[in-house]
Amino acid sequence: MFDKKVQGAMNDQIQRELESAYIYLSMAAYFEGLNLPGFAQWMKVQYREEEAHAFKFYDYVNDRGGRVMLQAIGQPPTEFESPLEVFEKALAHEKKITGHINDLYALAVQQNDYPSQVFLQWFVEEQVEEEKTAGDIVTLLSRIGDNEHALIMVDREVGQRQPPAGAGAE
Ligand code: OFO
Repeated sequence: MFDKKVQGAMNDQIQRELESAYIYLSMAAYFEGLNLPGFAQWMKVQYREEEAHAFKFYDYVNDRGGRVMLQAIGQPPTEFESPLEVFEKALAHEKKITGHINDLYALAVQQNDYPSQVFLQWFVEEQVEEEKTAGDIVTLLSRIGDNEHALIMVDREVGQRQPPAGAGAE
């Protein structure tokens, strides 16, 4: 039996993952407008990662005999002050998501839902990676400040990021 509370919380998390994807796609569009194709590529890969996260939950809920119920996605931010602000927002967003994943894990423990605890472990580890990746770019962009040449170099470097295995090629 798939615990109803855990099922409901996982449906909420599917919404958050898809909303995350939409936010990152909006950030990609912002970078396209600045002619920074590397950062745009990085954000498009992030979009695909979030989509893959949503599908992990989607498949898991179905595998447990639950029912996926999609929810509305909010308007993403479209304007930002600078590339640094974009990544500061991305980092803050990932910290918020980490809190939700931790809450979900705590709920699975409380409900004695052992399979969900095992399933969620991947996400607990993934959030460590997500925060580190965004945090490293925040540090880098803070260091280069207004140096346009350095920004172009970083744009080239972050543009090397590849989509996760199994996702459509960008
Ligand atoms: Fe960014 O890790 Fe999913 O939400």
